[in-house]
Amino acid sequence: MSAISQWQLRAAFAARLSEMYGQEVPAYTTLVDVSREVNEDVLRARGADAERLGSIGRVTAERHGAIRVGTPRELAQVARVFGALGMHPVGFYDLREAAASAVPVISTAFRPVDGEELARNPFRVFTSLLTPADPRFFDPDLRARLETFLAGRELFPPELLALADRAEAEKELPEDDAERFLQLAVGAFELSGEPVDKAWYETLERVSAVAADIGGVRSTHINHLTPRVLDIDELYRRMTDRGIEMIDTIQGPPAWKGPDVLLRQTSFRALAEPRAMRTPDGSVVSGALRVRFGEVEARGIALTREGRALYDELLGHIDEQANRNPAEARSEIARAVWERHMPGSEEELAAEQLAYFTYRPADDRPRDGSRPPTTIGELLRQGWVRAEPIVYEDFLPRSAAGIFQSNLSGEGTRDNDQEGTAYDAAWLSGAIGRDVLDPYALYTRQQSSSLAHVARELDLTDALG
Ligand code: OOG
Ligand code: NI
Repeated sequence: MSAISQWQLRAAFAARLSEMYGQEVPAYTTLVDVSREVNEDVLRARGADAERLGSIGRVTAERHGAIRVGTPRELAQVARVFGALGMHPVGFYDLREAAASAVPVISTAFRPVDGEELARNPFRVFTSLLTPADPRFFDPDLRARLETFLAGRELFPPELLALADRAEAEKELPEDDAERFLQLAVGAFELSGEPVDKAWYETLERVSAVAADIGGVRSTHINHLTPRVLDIDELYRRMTDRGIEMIDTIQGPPAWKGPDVLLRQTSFRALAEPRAMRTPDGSVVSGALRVRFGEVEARGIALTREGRALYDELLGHIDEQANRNPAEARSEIARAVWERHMPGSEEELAAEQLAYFTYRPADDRPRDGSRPPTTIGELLRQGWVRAEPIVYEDFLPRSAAGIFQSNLSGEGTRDNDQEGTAYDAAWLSGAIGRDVLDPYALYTRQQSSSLAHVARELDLTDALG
């Protein structure tokens, strides 16, 4: 009997989750179909250039999921399930600060980290942890009730966790254990039929719809599953044409003629889903909850810290101008700001070290005995090296907050006179029991190893390190 490796488990898990979610939320299936059509059309129209940021095979299979848990203990457990799939926590996002309405969570993303693993299957899961200790959202009494409720539930059966630990330790599972693991893992993210305690759910909902979604029920569920598309503007038009009401913007950088950077995302609100509700007198009635949604994304080039600082600064300019000119379309303002300040080519992004690339010596570089130049910009310009963009594999706190907010039923409440509880990547690492990795360090490592190779080949070790 053959063993199933971690990446095969990851690919199978992503595929089964997708199938399960399609049964639960039919509009997701429409989204996947339209995404595939758009990708095929883009490939036909642009040829090989369409695959510059990922092969069509990878892009078509690519998904990210989003889940939400209530306690550090639950987070540590889900980290074991993802650890089995070769996914590691990367990045720290504080959505409490990024959102204007009440989104009391901090987050990380579990994903593969090395290039080969990403190429095999890049499945990632944006994972949020509720923050009951933050007094801006929860008073001491509600916090205590919430923590007691969360301590009394079990999201992941012990058998699942045992199999997960084994898969992680042995880097594979025998076929029938793999089957069992996948069933249990997918089952843990299915929507539960257990009646929801209506009064408790509503108590939390008054504070925050996200808090109710996480702490108002005794199980967890996949919140959304996001396909990747090569032309998100076209996808937006086609979904709208099919009568699906999208949120009114595409989050992230604007559409423009220069290189795509980071991440552009948009979403639609899923229909209300029927859920059994237990009323205070003990009877079970049928109710409906509208918490899940459909999201789609287009991925661009990863930015360095300097590039990211520029991106954040430009978003600030856009906000300012949009406030001053409420009549003007934000997308137009954004495009104009981009055209003025964002480098218009990959070569410039590389030369200014604003984005990450892998570099390699050009096959047709000068062979006349001349010495190569010593800066990236000149090496590229004079044809000594070629650069391939490194795709952004992570998330954007502001876009994430925008997606959260645009799909919430109410604003919730938030007492800004209180001091928020401070959390950071180090705290989250402690809670998970695993290091939360720094995304910049991962991209830098990939770029640096390619540069080291270039330096050796071109005898430039002094200049390029
Ligand atoms: C997560 C929202 C963030 C994204 O793609 O930025 C997210 C959630 O709704 O739980 O998924
Ligand atoms: Ni998402």
